[in-house]
Order: sequence, then C-alpha cells, then structure tokens
Amino acid sequence: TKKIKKFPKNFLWGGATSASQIEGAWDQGGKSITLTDLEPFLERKNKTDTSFVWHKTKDNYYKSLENKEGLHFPKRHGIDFFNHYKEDIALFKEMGLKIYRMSISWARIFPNGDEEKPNIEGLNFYKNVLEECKKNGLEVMVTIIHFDYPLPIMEKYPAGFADTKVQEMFIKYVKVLFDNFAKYVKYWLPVNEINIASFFPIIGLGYFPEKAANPKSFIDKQKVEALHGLFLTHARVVQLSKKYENIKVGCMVADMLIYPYDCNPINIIETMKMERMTKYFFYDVIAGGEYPGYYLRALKDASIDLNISEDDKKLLKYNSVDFISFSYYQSSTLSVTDQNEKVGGNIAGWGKNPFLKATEWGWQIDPIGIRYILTNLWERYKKPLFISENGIGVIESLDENQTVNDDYRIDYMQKHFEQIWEAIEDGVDVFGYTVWTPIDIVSAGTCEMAKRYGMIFVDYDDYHNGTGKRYKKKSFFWYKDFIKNNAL
Ligand code: P53
Repeated sequence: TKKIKKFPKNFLWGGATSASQIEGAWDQGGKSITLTDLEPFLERKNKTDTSFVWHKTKDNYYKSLENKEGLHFPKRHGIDFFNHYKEDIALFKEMGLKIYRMSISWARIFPNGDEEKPNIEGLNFYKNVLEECKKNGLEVMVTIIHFDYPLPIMEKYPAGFADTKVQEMFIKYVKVLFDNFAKYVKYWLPVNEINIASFFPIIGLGYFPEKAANPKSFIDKQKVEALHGLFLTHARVVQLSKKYENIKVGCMVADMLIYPYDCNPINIIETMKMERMTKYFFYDVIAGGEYPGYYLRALKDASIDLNISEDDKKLLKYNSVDFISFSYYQSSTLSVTDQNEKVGGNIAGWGKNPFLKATEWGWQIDPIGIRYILTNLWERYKKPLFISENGIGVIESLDENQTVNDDYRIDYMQKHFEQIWEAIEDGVDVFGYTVWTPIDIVSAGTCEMAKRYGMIFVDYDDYHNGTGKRYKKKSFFWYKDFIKNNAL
C-alpha cells in the first residue's frame, strides 16, 4: 500500500486572485483608472508568442484611453466579482479553503493618491468582502498592490517610486489599510511579484520608461532609483506593521526558476548570474536585509552611483520581512553556448527543457522545481515560506454535464503537492499554499479569459460575452477532499 503523505496540521491551503483580474466595476465606487484598465485584448495566432507584452509604451496607454479602434478592455470587467463576491466567497468556503489571498486596489482607496482622506466607498467595498470572509471562516492574505498602478498618480508624479511623495502616499495608503483591516487580515504582501514589477516600470515602479521594456536591461539609472525607492517603502511597511498586533508582512517574488541547459561550467555560472538579477536580488534585499555585493558591483560597472545612506541601510536591515512568498509556474533553461529554443511563457520563459511538457501557452510544467526552490530559499534565508501562486492555465469549456473534467489540473496540483511534502519532510518550513486560481479570471499577461486557471468555471469569453454564471469543475471537488484529509 501507498504511504500516506500527511501535511502539517495547520497548513494553510487556499486560493489567490487579484483585484484587476476579477473585480470589474472599473469606473464605479469612486475608483480612478489604473494601468490595467488600459490593456486591450489583442487577438493573436500563436498563444506562445508574448512579444507584444514588451510593447507596452506610454503611447499605447494613451491610445487606449482614447480607444479610437473600439478595442475591448477585459480588466475593466474581470469576472464581476464586485457584484458577485458573496456568491464567490461562499463557493471558496464550500471548497474548504482555509485562506483566501486577494488584492486591494489603490485606485479605490486613494484614487489620486494625494487626497487627505480615503475614499469611503472603496473602503466599504473591501470591508464587506472581508466581513464575508470572516463569516465564512476564511483567513485572508492581502496583496497591497498587484500590477494595478493608478494612472492619475503616474501623471502627476512621473518619477514613480523614485519620488518620496509617491513613497509617502503609498505608506499613507498602507496605514489606512492596517488601521481598518488589521483585525481581519493577518498576512500582508506589499507588492505582487516585485521582480516582475521591475521588469515593467509601468506596472511596478510607477513611471513610463523612455523605451518599451527590455528584459535584458536590469540596470539603468531610472530603474535603479525607482527600485531603491520601492525597497525603502517595502521596508517601511514592515516597520509600520510592528505597531499592529498579530499581523505579518511577507515579500512576493515571481520565482522564475532557471536551470543550466547543460553541464558546461560557463552555462552554470551564467545561469547563476541570471537568477541573481531576475529574482535573488529581490529576495536578498527584502528578506536578506541588504544589497548584495554582486548588485553593487553591477552598479559600479555601469557607473551608476546609487546613494544608499546609512539610514537606508538600517531601515532595510531591521525591517526585513516576516515570511517569504513566491509564485511558481514553470522552470526553463539557459545556455549561452548553444542556441536552445526559447519557451513561450510570458516573460518568465528562457529556454526549453527537453525533459518537460508545456501548457498551451508554452509554460513548462515542472513539479520538482517547487521542491528545489523551497529548499534553496529555506537554506538561504531561514524564514517561513508561503507559496502564494501556483497553477495551470488551460483552454476549457463546459461539457454536457455543465462541468469541466480537468484531470490535468488535478494531476498538476497533486504532483506539486507531493514535492512540497518532500521539502517539508526535509525540514523546510512551509506554512501555506494558495492556488492560482480558485475561480477563472482574466489573465494578467495576455488579458485572455480563455486562459483558465480556476477550479470554478466562469461563463465569460474573451469579450466578456456570457452569463457570468459559475460552475464547479472536477478539481473543485478534488481540492475539497484533499484539504479535508490534509494528505495525499
Ligand atoms: P498570466 C509573469 C511571469 C510569471 C507570473 O500569469 C506572472 C507574470 C505576469 O503576467 O504573473 C503572475 O495571467 C501574476 C498573476 C497572473 C499569473 O502569474 O499571464 O501574479 O496576476 O495572473 C499568471 O497567465
């Protein structure tokens, strides 16, 4: 007989979403326009081609604002969680989730950033959502900003997080959230995928870069300065949290695992360097509490003089996060000596791995990778770990029984859970997992509704046609059972 794989007693199994991908009601409740409201749905032939993601320029956003082409903007509608939240939270409860990770939209709380008082309508919406979670016995984790930077703030403060005024406005926003919601929310993540945010200054750092983003340019003065401002702000959120009882702050990094393509030592060291620049740098500053030597060297090589004051150093050192969280979808490979074929997969994809299968979008499925990440993070930082995103996006439709037999999703989760269990057995401290996603949502990278991640099917297509009705997929029942047993 198979050995039962038991998980720790209070392990937090749950699900995660983000405001701009679910809420809709983009122009209601006093909310301002965010950058996500200006991302159109673009038809394309090849799902693995995500090159368009790199063409997000200021001009494109302003064209969207005028919308002379009559484009459709999926994140203005999401899955209409704004009006469906009671029904959806009831479904999360029925699924047996112990924790729900959601995000709050800055644009609902301080539409222009610099108001003295928060927008009460916005606060009330989230209060209602959190009350509903409480009634349903769900623990909550809140992401304070998840890709949806408010446009009015960008327009008035064009330097983004390099500007101390923006830093102050963010802290003011966080303080309002802590004052109002600390009693409902124990776990807080200041910034979603802070490393992706730095790839895309528009969504993460709050400024329009001169040129479209370039995945290979990690170091330029404007980015370095805005990022420094964001790191200091992140540390101040941790500092502020200490004034409130019983709340914890974590980081959130997109853990884009890269393996060397082969055993050529050149590829080993280049992979190490790439992983540093794309992810470890962020963990090192926020969880490790200081700028790592390799980054300081890179600044020196680029003749960038970042003035890190003694006060900044202290702030970072004494306000590192309480726990580390990350998203994990796929691994890829890197070679500088051979031309390995590039994988699809948003921006996380580097090279293909001949041993792995990929999703329709070219995201390579690698359950063992999650054990590798958990182990490395634990050994590097010795802080509690939380998997804040992991899941699979698939093209799906309802069958004649009004459900989806998503055995591939069950298989995906089961194999990842097995590897999480292996890490825990090795003594790695992991305390929770929120699947991306409990319910179908609009894709962050491609604005598609067709890229379904949920365990609940939502009847909308890419153009928001449909009834919006919710249907339970097979994985809904599998996850429910699994959580109840807390074992594989
Ligand atoms: P979508 C890039 C690389 C890894 C994860 O992504 C990423 C991104 C940015 O798209 O995003 C996270 O929807 C993000 C979620 C997002 C999810 O991964 O493009 O935190 O908001 O939906 C999946 O397939």
